[in-house]
Amino acid sequence: MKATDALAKHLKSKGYKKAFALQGGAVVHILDSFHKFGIEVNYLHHEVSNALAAASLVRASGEKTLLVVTTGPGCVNAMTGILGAWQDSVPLLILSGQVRSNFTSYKLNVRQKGTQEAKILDIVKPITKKTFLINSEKQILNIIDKADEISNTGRPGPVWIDYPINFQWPDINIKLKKKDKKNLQKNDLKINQVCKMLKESNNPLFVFGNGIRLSGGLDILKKVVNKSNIPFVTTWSACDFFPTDYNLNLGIIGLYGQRGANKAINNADLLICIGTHLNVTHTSTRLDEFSKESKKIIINIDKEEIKNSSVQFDLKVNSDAKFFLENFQKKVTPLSKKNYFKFKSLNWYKSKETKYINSNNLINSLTKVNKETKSCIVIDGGGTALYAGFQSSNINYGQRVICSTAISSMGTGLAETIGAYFSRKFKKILCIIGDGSFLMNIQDLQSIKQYKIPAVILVVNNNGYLAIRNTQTDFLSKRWFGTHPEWGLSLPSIKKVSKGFNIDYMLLEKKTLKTQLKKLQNIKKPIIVELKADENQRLLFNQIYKKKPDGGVEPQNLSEMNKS
Ligand SMILES: Cc1ncc(C[n+]2csc(CCOP(=O)(O)OP(=O)(O)O)c2C)c(N)n1
Ligand SMILES: [Mg+2]
Repeated sequence: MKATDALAKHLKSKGYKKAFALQGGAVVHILDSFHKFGIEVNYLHHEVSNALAAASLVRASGEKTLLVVTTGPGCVNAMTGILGAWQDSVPLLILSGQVRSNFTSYKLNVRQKGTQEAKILDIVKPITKKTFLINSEKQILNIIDKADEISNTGRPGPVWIDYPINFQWPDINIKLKKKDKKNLQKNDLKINQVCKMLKESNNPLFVFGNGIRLSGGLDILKKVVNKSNIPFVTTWSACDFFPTDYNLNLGIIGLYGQRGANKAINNADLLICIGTHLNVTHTSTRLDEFSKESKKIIINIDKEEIKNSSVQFDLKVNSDAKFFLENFQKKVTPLSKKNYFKFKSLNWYKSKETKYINSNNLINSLTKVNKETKSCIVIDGGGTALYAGFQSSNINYGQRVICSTAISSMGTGLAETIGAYFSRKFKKILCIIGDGSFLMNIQDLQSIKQYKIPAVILVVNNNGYLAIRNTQTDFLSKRWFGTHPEWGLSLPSIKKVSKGFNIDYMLLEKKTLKTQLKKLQNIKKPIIVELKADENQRLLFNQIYKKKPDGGVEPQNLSEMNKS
């Protein structure tokens, strides 16, 4: 059988049903075989879009997904999405077409040998779990087996296979090597120690992170929370585990999290962190001030994250989150009821309205009226729309939030809307995106139109890069270079862009806002909704900086987060 046919058949049998791809001479055989064997291929208009969309589909559904890119520039174009998948632990299998094996520049001290060729595996090594170069046509199926296992086991992540074209078309024998069965390592869960520390604590607090979803532990997590009655805070990626209004949910922590959640962290005398390693976005650089009074426990599958964490943990458990929760659930005893409202009530307040519609208020109202459980909120990684998306969204049971949180990259939202749509899990998607970020991957509008995706694309138009402008206002005497139309950054009309892509358009207006929001509840096809916001709107919450006598500035404890 032709090698790429055998590849497609094999991938299908391993559960890979969908791929995102952009064509090229080095991948035509692969994609042709995918179509022959019923792997659905979606063609977006840029490799970065394909990478982001593929990862978003995995984030939304956990489906095994493929990304196919052609040589050189096709590969490097995908980089942003791969970095996002790597840092957020998204399993993904990437197949890159490569020039003929005798024309690659691997191991040679030259910059390029083949046409449009690059040593791509050397480039992607630090942002993938493993890379493979196919050295003969016979290897492909066994390497797929290895790559699939590595990508999906332990802490998941992207695996990249570089596949020279001369090994794609020969016939191959499809007999597979038998797999060695690996013994699962049993870790010491230290459950008794965790329970003892819990008994000695008056104000315990869970901190939940993405590792819980990755381990498949969400169902058992709900049981643990119900049984233990311990309140919790979350990272951005865990913010949709429970609804915003759930009584024990004290909100999102971190630099761009919520005020009450950060105060709860500060008030706790025991933190039990599961499936997160608490990076600096969650603690701020003021580690000396981070939850000073608490003992801290970490449960994480990644030994290296535990070893290298900047937070001093008192108890370290190296384990898969689900496995830990299953065992913890049997032993944990209920905490007597306490009133946590004092923290929860600090997580949201309505900003003062000016002549402009405030984006925090708008996002809160829009997500409150949109109670459709089979829906998804995609938060683009750029700027104040990212912060407002997390700080102001009201999340309902069953709703999902998708975002490349670790990279927080501008322009991720449109492709992620497409990826989430292909999970076929959502009747409707709300994409929250800034005007600057909207422009960064504008080609994705064509796919949103093509697939008639029922998405409300909320473009927060504040005349450029407000997040950076805020920094320039605070620290650089309002010298807004490169962030405002009067300072060198030009921006198009959102209305004309919508028209150009033939997508419905709505301008939100104060007088008609209520009826406009109602209308948006029942959309069946894409619509671009423009919010003309105040170009100087401040963040709902942010870390306070204090001036030092030497003229520098010092960040303050996160529990003292500002209100705008
Ligand atoms: C790819 C990428 N480049 C640069 C940045 C740095 N950056 C963060 S926010 C921002 C401005 C975002 O502007 P916009 O999308 O309009 O959102 P706003 O802050 O104006 O609401 C920039 C340039 C980034 N996050 N991602
Ligand atoms: Mg903007």
